This record gives sequence, structure tokens and C-alpha cells, in this order.
Amino acid sequence: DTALLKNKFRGTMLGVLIGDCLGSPYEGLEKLSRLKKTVLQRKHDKLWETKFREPVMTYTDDSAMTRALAESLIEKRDLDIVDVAQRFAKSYYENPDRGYGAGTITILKQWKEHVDETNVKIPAKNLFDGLGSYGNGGAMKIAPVPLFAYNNYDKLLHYVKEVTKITHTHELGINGAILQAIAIQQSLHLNPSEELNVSNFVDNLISKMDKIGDDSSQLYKERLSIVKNLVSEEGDDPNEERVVQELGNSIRALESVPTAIFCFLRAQRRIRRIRTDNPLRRAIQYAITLGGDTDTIASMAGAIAGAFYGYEKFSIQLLSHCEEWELFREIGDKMLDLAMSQINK
Ligand code: F2R
Ligand code: MG
Ligand code: MG
Repeated sequence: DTALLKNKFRGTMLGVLIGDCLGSPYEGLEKLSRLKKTVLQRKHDKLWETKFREPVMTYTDDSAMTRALAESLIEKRDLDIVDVAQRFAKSYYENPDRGYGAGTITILKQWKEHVDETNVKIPAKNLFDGLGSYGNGGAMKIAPVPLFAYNNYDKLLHYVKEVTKITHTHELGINGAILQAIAIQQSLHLNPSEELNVSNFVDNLISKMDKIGDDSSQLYKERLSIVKNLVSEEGDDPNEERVVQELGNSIRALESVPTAIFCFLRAQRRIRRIRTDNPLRRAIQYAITLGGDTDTIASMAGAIAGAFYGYEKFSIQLLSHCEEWELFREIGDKMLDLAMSQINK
């Protein structure tokens, strides 16, 4: 069904953007107190429901890098990591104040001088005394890859690794990007009119991480088991303190990608003090209440939820408050054309 797929591709790109725009004012703060949750609820009511034009909410590095990667895939009709690196650097120098990670800035500055096939992978390898970055920057910008390879799991794995390694060479950083990409791919293939089988969704992720088979994928498997336990708990109060303690809310991939998946899955049903019937809104709003790396966790949860529900679950009022939302929608459409042209290749 092309109409549904179009909706889902747009939803993925806009999920990245909206989660980032809504989450970024809270990045680095503690989990929200009861009072702050009420303030957040009112603010989101206004943003989602009123036609009144708010000042535009700007996006951060998460959306800037996602956009650059998607535009490279669209332009080159394949993954060209040198072109991706050039676009990352260009978009950084156009607006360096989007809150980039320190390690990523080091890489972007080195690429500014000159980047080609021989040196594109070098700066990332040298980061953090040669350990490479385990930040969530690989996962936060990966959404265009599951769109590009939406029907092909092996291609997805290959392309995620290739593109992530130019910024994140630590196994935890790479596997975080793989997990986020698989979660988006799974969501793209599910029918949003049918109830989501939450436990199957996690089991599929666990078995795919298991097949990767290295040490860090086992750590992700453990986190996913925690996701499964937490999501199966009854009641309407998924205690934020426990969620943060057991899954994390930090800038590290291991402490944020499983958390984003949890936000998407738990938002299938009611959450205390989040008043909305819209599970896509609930996923993003809940991610923000956890505090910590709110732009990135809300953006990753938004991408997975957007891939599942499609863009029509976002209100036009909300979209119109976000920087360049129409461009992100158009990128979704172009990614669909590209993905369709790839299917028989
Ligand atoms: N950087 C931020 N937020 C904090 C500052 C923004 C603030 N709003 C402001 O205005 O200043 N957010 C963005 O960064 C995250 C993605 O980060 P990425 O791209 O992975 O960067 P990096 O530098 O590679 O890793 C992040 C940090 O993690 C620590 N780290 C990573 N690997 C490490 C290793 N092997 N050893 C030790 N530490 C390691 C470092 O502190 C890195 O700087 C997103 O949240 C995005 O929104
Ligand atoms: Mg950011
Ligand atoms: Mg962040």
C-alpha cells in the first residue's frame, strides 16, 4: 500500500525532527518533577493543538546530521561515505551551534580541511585514545538507512556499519545504531491499524542482536530484556526513576537506544500524567519526562513511532512550529522513491 508507506516514510523523518525540536529545551536536565510534567503537558497541549503560530522551534545536531545523510543518499542514489562526510561538515559549518557532541566536532573539524576515501575513516578511529566513540550520535542520525534499505535486512546491516564507522568506531556506538535502525525497519513493516504485539517486537530485536554475536550486542540484549520486563508491568505509572536507573537516559548509545525503544512500546497504553489519546505524542512526551539526553531519546522514539503510525498522527499545528518541517516531509517522499527504485536491485 503506497499511501501507507508514504505516510510511514514521512513519519520517520518527521519523528526525528519533532522529537528533537520538542526534546532539546530539556537536554541535560533531571527527570521532570510532578509540577514540571504538568507544565510540559500544558506546553504540549498548546503546541499540538493551537493554530496560534509559536516562534519556530529549532532542531539540533540530531536532525541536522539525519538530514545530511538522507540528502546524500538521495543525491548519490547509494551510500557514498565521502559525500556524507562532506555534507556533515558543511552542515556543521553552516550552523555550528546545534549542540554537537565534542568527539563529533573533532571529526567534523578534521574533515573541513580535506576528506577523501583515504582519510574519511581516520578521525573517528583516533577519538578517545583510539577507543572510538560510544556516544548515541550513530543511532540518532541513522533513520535514513532503514528507509533506504527498508526491505532488505542484510543491506541495512552493511550500510549502518559503513556509515556509522565514519563517526563512531566503538562497538557499543555501532551496535546502538544497528539496534535503532532495526527498530525503525520493524516499525515500517507493521500495520498501525492492528494492535502492536509489544512482546514480539522486543523478541525480534533480541534475536537479531543475538545473531550479531559480539560482546556489546550481548549488553544490548540484556537491556532489551529489561525493556520487556518494564513494558509488561501493569498499571499506568511507568516509574521514571526506575526506568532511568535500569535503562539510562544518557548520551551513551547503550544508555539511550533501548530507552527510546521502551518509550515507543510503553506509549501504546495510557501513562499517568500524560493526557492524550495519541500514542505518538505520548511516546515523545514520555521520553522528555525521563530527562537526560531528551532531544536524542525523544527523536529516536519519535522516529520509531513515526515509522509505525505515519506522519498523519502529527498535528499540522505542531509541525508548523518546527524548523524546516516541510523539507523533512519532502525528504521522506524522496527516500520512498529511492527505496522503491532499489527493491529489485
Ligand atoms: N552534545 C550534546 N549535548 C550536550 C551539549 C549540548 C548543549 N545543549 C549545549 O548547548 O552545549 N548533544 C548531542 O550529542 C549527542 C550525540 O553525541 P555524539 O555525536 O555521539 O558525540 P561524541 O562526542 O562522539 O560522544 C558523546 C560524548 O560521549 C562521551 N564518550 C563517547 N565515547 C567515549 C569514550 N570512548 N570514552 C569516553 N567518553 C566517551 C564523551 O563525553 C563524548 O563527548 C546527542 O545527545 C546530541 O543531541
Ligand atoms: Mg542534539
Ligand atoms: Mg542529545
